[in-house]
Amino acid sequence: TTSRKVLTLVIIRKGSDILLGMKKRGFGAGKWNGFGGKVEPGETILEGAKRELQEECHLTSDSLKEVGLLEFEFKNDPVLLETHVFTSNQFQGEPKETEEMNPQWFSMDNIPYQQMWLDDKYWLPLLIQGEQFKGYFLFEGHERILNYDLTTL
Ligand code: 6U4
Ligand code: NA
Ligand code: NA
Repeated sequence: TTSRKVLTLVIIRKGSDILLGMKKRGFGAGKWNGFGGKVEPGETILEGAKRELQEECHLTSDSLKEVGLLEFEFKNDPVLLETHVFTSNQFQGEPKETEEMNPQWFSMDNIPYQQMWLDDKYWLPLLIQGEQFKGYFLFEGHERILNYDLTTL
Protein backbone atom coordinates (compact mmCIF):
# COMPACT_ATOMS: atom_id res chain seq x y z
CA THR A 1 0.00 0.00 0.00
CA THR A 2 1.34 3.43 -0.83
CA SER A 3 -1.73 5.56 -0.13
CA ARG A 4 -5.04 5.48 1.67
CA LYS A 5 -8.35 6.97 0.70
CA VAL A 6 -10.80 7.62 3.51
CA LEU A 7 -14.37 6.80 2.51
CA THR A 8 -17.74 6.62 4.24
CA LEU A 9 -20.61 4.20 3.82
CA VAL A 10 -24.02 4.82 5.44
CA ILE A 11 -26.71 2.17 5.93
CA ILE A 12 -30.05 3.62 7.03
CA ARG A 13 -32.54 1.27 8.72
CA LYS A 14 -36.28 1.67 9.28
CA GLY A 15 -38.00 -1.14 11.16
CA SER A 16 -37.14 -4.31 9.25
CA ASP A 17 -36.08 -2.44 6.10
CA ILE A 18 -32.73 -1.07 5.00
CA LEU A 19 -32.16 1.68 2.48
CA LEU A 20 -29.81 1.02 -0.42
CA GLY A 21 -29.10 3.05 -3.50
CA MET A 22 -28.44 1.88 -7.04
CA LYS A 23 -25.17 3.62 -7.95
CA LYS A 24 -25.74 5.30 -11.29
CA ARG A 25 -22.22 6.43 -12.14
CA GLY A 26 -18.59 6.23 -11.10
CA PHE A 27 -17.01 3.64 -8.81
CA GLY A 28 -19.35 0.67 -8.23
CA ALA A 29 -21.90 1.80 -10.83
CA GLY A 30 -24.65 -0.82 -11.33
CA LYS A 31 -24.44 -2.08 -7.72
CA TRP A 32 -26.81 -1.54 -4.80
CA ASN A 33 -24.88 0.01 -1.94
CA GLY A 34 -25.09 2.27 1.05
CA PHE A 35 -24.49 5.99 0.58
CA GLY A 36 -21.09 7.57 0.94
CA GLY A 37 -17.93 8.76 -0.68
CA LYS A 38 -14.63 10.42 -0.11
CA VAL A 39 -14.07 12.44 3.03
CA GLU A 40 -13.08 15.96 2.02
CA PRO A 41 -10.27 18.08 3.48
CA GLY A 42 -11.48 20.03 6.51
CA GLU A 43 -14.39 17.77 7.42
CA THR A 44 -14.52 14.98 9.95
CA ILE A 45 -15.35 11.46 8.82
CA LEU A 46 -18.79 11.78 10.44
CA GLU A 47 -19.38 15.10 8.66
CA GLY A 48 -18.39 13.45 5.39
CA ALA A 49 -20.86 10.62 6.02
CA LYS A 50 -23.70 13.06 6.73
CA ARG A 51 -22.86 15.17 3.69
CA GLU A 52 -22.78 12.21 1.32
CA LEU A 53 -26.09 10.88 2.70
CA GLN A 54 -27.65 14.27 1.99
CA GLU A 55 -26.03 14.67 -1.44
CA GLU A 56 -26.86 11.16 -2.63
CA CYS A 57 -30.44 10.64 -1.38
CA HIS A 58 -31.52 13.87 0.37
CA LEU A 59 -31.79 12.35 3.86
CA THR A 60 -30.36 13.96 6.96
CA SER A 61 -29.43 12.18 10.17
CA ASP A 62 -27.97 13.57 13.37
CA SER A 63 -27.50 10.16 14.91
CA LEU A 64 -25.18 8.25 12.61
CA LYS A 65 -23.17 5.73 14.59
CA GLU A 66 -19.88 4.30 13.34
CA VAL A 67 -20.13 0.52 13.54
CA GLY A 68 -17.55 -0.81 11.11
CA LEU A 69 -14.16 -0.22 9.57
CA LEU A 70 -13.45 -1.99 6.28
CA GLU A 71 -10.25 -1.89 4.26
CA PHE A 72 -10.45 -2.73 0.58
CA GLU A 73 -7.46 -3.40 -1.62
CA PHE A 74 -7.32 -4.32 -5.28
CA LYS A 75 -4.54 -6.54 -6.56
CA ASN A 76 -1.90 -4.45 -8.39
CA ASP A 77 -3.39 -1.20 -7.09
CA PRO A 78 -1.38 0.66 -4.41
CA VAL A 79 -4.43 2.51 -3.04
CA LEU A 80 -6.12 1.18 0.09
CA LEU A 81 -9.75 2.22 0.59
CA GLU A 82 -10.35 2.86 4.29
CA THR A 83 -14.13 2.74 4.54
CA HIS A 84 -15.93 3.87 7.69
CA VAL A 85 -19.37 2.29 8.00
CA PHE A 86 -22.15 4.16 9.76
CA THR A 87 -25.72 3.25 10.55
CA SER A 88 -28.83 4.82 12.06
CA ASN A 89 -32.54 4.19 12.32
CA GLN A 90 -33.25 7.88 12.87
CA PHE A 91 -33.34 10.25 9.94
CA GLN A 92 -35.27 13.14 8.47
CA GLY A 93 -36.73 13.39 4.98
CA GLU A 94 -37.82 11.03 2.26
CA PRO A 95 -35.24 9.24 0.09
CA LYS A 96 -35.05 10.94 -3.28
CA GLU A 97 -33.28 9.90 -6.47
CA THR A 98 -30.21 11.98 -7.35
CA GLU A 99 -27.70 12.01 -10.19
CA GLU A 100 -25.56 9.53 -8.25
CA MET A 101 -28.03 7.12 -6.60
CA ASN A 102 -31.52 5.70 -6.96
CA PRO A 103 -32.67 4.82 -3.41
CA GLN A 104 -34.93 1.89 -2.55
CA TRP A 105 -36.02 0.19 0.67
CA PHE A 106 -35.29 -3.54 0.97
CA SER A 107 -36.59 -5.95 3.53
CA MET A 108 -33.70 -7.24 5.65
CA ASP A 109 -34.54 -10.80 4.57
CA ASN A 110 -34.50 -9.86 0.88
CA ILE A 111 -31.22 -7.98 0.42
CA PRO A 112 -29.98 -8.05 -3.23
CA TYR A 113 -26.54 -9.45 -2.43
CA GLN A 114 -26.07 -10.73 -5.98
CA GLN A 115 -26.09 -7.10 -7.20
CA MET A 116 -23.86 -5.73 -4.46
CA TRP A 117 -20.16 -5.64 -3.72
CA LEU A 118 -19.08 -9.21 -2.87
CA ASP A 119 -17.93 -8.29 0.62
CA ASP A 120 -21.36 -7.03 1.66
CA LYS A 121 -22.81 -10.49 2.31
CA TYR A 122 -20.12 -11.03 4.95
CA TRP A 123 -20.44 -7.86 6.98
CA LEU A 124 -23.96 -6.49 6.36
CA PRO A 125 -25.57 -9.30 8.41
CA LEU A 126 -23.31 -8.28 11.32
CA LEU A 127 -24.49 -4.67 11.02
CA ILE A 128 -28.12 -5.83 10.90
CA GLN A 129 -27.52 -7.88 14.08
CA GLY A 130 -26.21 -4.76 15.82
CA GLU A 131 -22.59 -5.89 15.94
CA GLN A 132 -19.48 -3.81 15.37
CA PHE A 133 -16.85 -5.14 13.01
CA LYS A 134 -13.49 -4.63 11.37
CA GLY A 135 -12.46 -6.22 8.09
CA TYR A 136 -10.00 -6.44 5.25
CA PHE A 137 -10.83 -7.61 1.71
CA LEU A 138 -8.39 -8.14 -1.16
CA PHE A 139 -10.07 -8.02 -4.55
CA GLU A 140 -8.88 -9.02 -7.99
CA GLY A 141 -10.96 -6.84 -10.24
CA HIS A 142 -14.38 -5.97 -8.87
CA GLU A 143 -15.98 -9.44 -8.92
CA ARG A 144 -13.52 -11.69 -7.07
CA ILE A 145 -12.28 -11.74 -3.49
CA LEU A 146 -8.82 -13.33 -3.16
CA ASN A 147 -8.81 -13.27 0.62
CA TYR A 148 -10.44 -11.54 3.53
CA ASP A 149 -10.49 -11.19 7.25
CA LEU A 150 -13.49 -10.06 9.28
CA THR A 151 -13.85 -9.83 13.04
CA THR A 152 -16.54 -8.55 15.34
CA LEU A 153 -15.46 -6.13 18.05
P1 6U4 B 1 -16.94 11.33 -6.60
O1 6U4 B 1 -15.52 11.19 -7.03
O2 6U4 B 1 -17.25 12.54 -5.81
O3 6U4 B 1 -17.94 11.00 -7.70
P2 6U4 B 1 -17.52 10.03 -4.15
O4 6U4 B 1 -19.01 10.04 -4.03
O5 6U4 B 1 -16.75 10.96 -3.27
O6 6U4 B 1 -17.10 10.11 -5.64
P3 6U4 B 1 -17.36 7.22 -4.38
O7 6U4 B 1 -18.80 7.21 -4.75
O8 6U4 B 1 -16.36 6.82 -5.38
O9 6U4 B 1 -16.96 8.60 -3.78
O10 6U4 B 1 -17.16 6.36 -3.07
C1 6U4 B 1 -17.17 4.99 -3.14
C2 6U4 B 1 -18.28 4.44 -2.30
O11 6U4 B 1 -18.29 3.04 -2.48
C3 6U4 B 1 -18.11 4.68 -0.80
O12 6U4 B 1 -19.39 4.87 -0.22
C4 6U4 B 1 -17.52 3.37 -0.30
C5 6U4 B 1 -18.14 2.40 -1.23
N1 6U4 B 1 -17.35 1.18 -1.45
C6 6U4 B 1 -16.13 1.10 -2.03
N2 6U4 B 1 -15.71 -0.19 -2.08
C7 6U4 B 1 -16.71 -0.92 -1.53
C8 6U4 B 1 -16.89 -2.30 -1.28
N3 6U4 B 1 -15.97 -3.20 -1.63
N4 6U4 B 1 -18.03 -2.67 -0.69
C9 6U4 B 1 -18.99 -1.78 -0.33
N5 6U4 B 1 -18.85 -0.45 -0.54
C10 6U4 B 1 -17.74 -0.05 -1.13
O13 6U4 B 1 -20.02 -2.18 0.20
NA1 NA C 1 -20.43 8.39 -3.53
NA1 NA D 1 -17.73 13.00 -2.90
